[in-house]
Parts: sequence; C-alpha cells; structure tokens
Amino acid sequence: MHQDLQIDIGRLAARLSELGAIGSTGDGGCARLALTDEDRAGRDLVVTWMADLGLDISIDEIGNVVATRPGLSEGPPVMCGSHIDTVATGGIYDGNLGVLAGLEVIETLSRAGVTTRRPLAVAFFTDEEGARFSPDMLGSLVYCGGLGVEEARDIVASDGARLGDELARIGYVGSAPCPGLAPYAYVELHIEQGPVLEAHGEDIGAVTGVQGISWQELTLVGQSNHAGTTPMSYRHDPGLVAAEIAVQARRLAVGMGADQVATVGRLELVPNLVNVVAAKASMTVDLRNTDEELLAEAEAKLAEEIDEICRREGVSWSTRRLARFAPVEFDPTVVSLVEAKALGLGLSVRRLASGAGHDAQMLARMCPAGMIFVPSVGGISHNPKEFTDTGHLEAGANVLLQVLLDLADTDVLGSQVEAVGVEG
Ligand code: HGY
Ligand code: MN
Ligand code: MN
Repeated sequence: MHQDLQIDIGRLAARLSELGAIGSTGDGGCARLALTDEDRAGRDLVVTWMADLGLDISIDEIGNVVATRPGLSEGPPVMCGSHIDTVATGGIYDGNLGVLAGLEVIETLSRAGVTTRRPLAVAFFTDEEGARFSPDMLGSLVYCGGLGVEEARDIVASDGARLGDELARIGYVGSAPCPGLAPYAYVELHIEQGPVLEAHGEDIGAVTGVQGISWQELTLVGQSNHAGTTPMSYRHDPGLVAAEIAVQARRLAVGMGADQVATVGRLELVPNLVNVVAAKASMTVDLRNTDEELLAEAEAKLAEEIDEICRREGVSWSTRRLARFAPVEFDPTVVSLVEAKALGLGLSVRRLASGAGHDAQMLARMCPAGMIFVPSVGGISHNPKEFTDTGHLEAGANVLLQVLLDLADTDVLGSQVEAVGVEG
C-alpha cells in the first residue's frame, strides 16, 4: 500500500543542515554534548518542527521527547527516532538522521492525506552518546526501565556537572513517567558509521542486532616526582602504566580477532606537566564484541594485564564501570521487513550487526525493534568528516517510510505482539 509514496529529500536535507548548524564546529561537524546549551537549542528546534506538524508532544522525566501522530485506531504507536545529542567532534548525521527522517515520513503522509491505522511516533532520546554522562543510550535505557530516573539524575559528568541539574537548567524535565509506553514496534534509521556497506557497494543495511559494550574508567595512582632527579629505578609512573595499558588493549583486540575491538578514548595525567612524573592517570577503555562470552573474556584478560603492569611499576589501580550492555538481537520479522522493503524499492541490501550502540537496542527490551543503515563515506563517524550522500539519505528515508507503513497498517508482526500484551 502507498508503494508510490516518496519522501522529499530536499526538505530532509534542509532540516539536517539547519540542525547541523546548531553547535557547528566550523569544519562541517557539530558539537551538541548532552544537556548543554547547544543540546537545548537543537531540542528546541526539533520540538518546533514537531509542533509545526501538529504532533502531540510528550516530554518525560529524563528529557526524552516523543511526538505522536494519531492513527485511525487507539493503542501503542509504531515509533521511530534516534538521538540529537552528539559527541564533541560529531558529524551532522549520527542520530539526527533518524529523528529528522521520522519527521519527514510524517510530513509526507500528512501532505498525501494518509492516516495510518496505528498511531505513529517520532522520538529523540536524551544522552544517547554517553560522552558527557555515561552510560550511553542513557535516555532510552531509562525509557525502557533499565535505569531508575533518580539514579540517572544523580549521574555526574566527566566535567563535574550533575545530570538532573543540567536537565533542569535546559528546561527539559518533563512530567511523562519513565518507564515510558511500550511502542507497538520501533524502527531506527541511522548511518552505519563503519565501512561495510560502502565496501560492498550496498545501499541499505538490515541491521540484525548490536554488539556488546563494556566501558570502564581506570584510575592509576603512582608517585609524582622530579623528571630530572628521579632515577628510572625509583619511579612509580602512572603515565607509563597508562601507555602500556593502551598498547595491551590494542594487542588484546588484534589477538582475539573477529569482532573484538578496544579503544582508549580518554587519557588524562595529573599534574600533566613537562617536568613532573605524573601522580595520577585517568583513562577509559571501551571494549566491544558481538559475542558476550568473548567480551567477558576480553574484560578478564585486560584486568589481568593491568594488574601485572601495575604490580611491576608499583602503581595502584581501580576501575569504575561506565557502561555494560550485552549484545542485542533485533526482531527477525522487523529485520526481514527492512530487507524486503529495500529490495522492493530496487535497493541493494545486506544484513549486518551494528558496531555502535543505539537507542534501538534499549527499545528492543519492550517491543519488536529493528534498524535501517545507510552507508557512511569512508566508514567515518564521530568525526566532522562524517558524510552520507543524498541518494542514500533519500533511500534510507524511503525504506523507513515503507517499513513504518507496514507496521502501522498491517499485522505483519502477527501474534507475537499480542503475546507481549501490547494490543495491536
Ligand atoms: O558509543 C556508541 O556506540 C554510541 O555512539 N553511543
Ligand atoms: Mn548514534
Ligand atoms: Mn554516536
């Protein structure tokens, strides 16, 4: 039904540019870290667009925003969306595409006078990136009941700010309760952020799931000393230990091979001065794998290595868990629907797991969920050079349109939805 409907790529591209200009870093990228003034400005703009479309806008206790278009019948909506917060060196597509393509789908339906059977909703979730307040996917984790609101509000950022204070400061403490309403289904359009689709020349990714994520912050305490007078044998240097851990993390991932990845993204020395052996080092380690057992094995192996390196250097260490999510499989019916709709539009499509975390992995805890990927040029993301060409943006948004129409107007999910007690 409505196979001939097409989104308006000019409208979508214009909104991506307008939102991308908020927090612009001047090099094609943007910085809208969660709950900053830039995030507030981005939120305000998207909420204005939601209001312009006549949607019913709901803001919940952790600042998630859900905008709903009524259907012919009542009941839980078919939801799409993503996030509009970015990392500090972000591009303009990560997250933003999923939210703005959702708005574009709704505007296309409204202009065509099409009302779906089930309501449609477009959401953006608070602090998906986790770059300021960990864990990542924080807002959608609270939305699905995986983290309490008060516990989330007490989280302190790497810059010392308390999440609840920042949420209040930007004026996005809503009244809608968390956990939120379980949607009928959830579909997220997102850039791949990796090299696979481009390498294989495919237009669309039918995402099968998300790999497991392990984030930790290590604190290494040694002995500050004079860089010139302290013989090497006297040193207890956390700076050296941090460097060895970073090398070991890389060796561990390469040695395990397959899907194992390891990243040291943040590394700070105290006092961080040219002529002082550091007193303390603080660093993060991000480990990921599609296989939960292998991810746990990587965590255990790294802990052993850290212990050995610290013992040898006479440095003490402690670790703080920042995020830990097991791998998630998306709903097979939704994955197949994405694949079928892409093929139906004459697009090439490949099934693949997501290397990045996404809000969809949290919504998958409460309803059938899936994702649509479009290629990232050069596989680049979390970088101002992040880019997806207009043809692929349009293709992805048209697949989203068709998938949402099927979910909203047919019983493609059949009995499985009734089984989870969500009326169809
Ligand atoms: O870290 C991630 O995978 C996501 O970008 N939050
Ligand atoms: Mn994202
Ligand atoms: Mn991201």
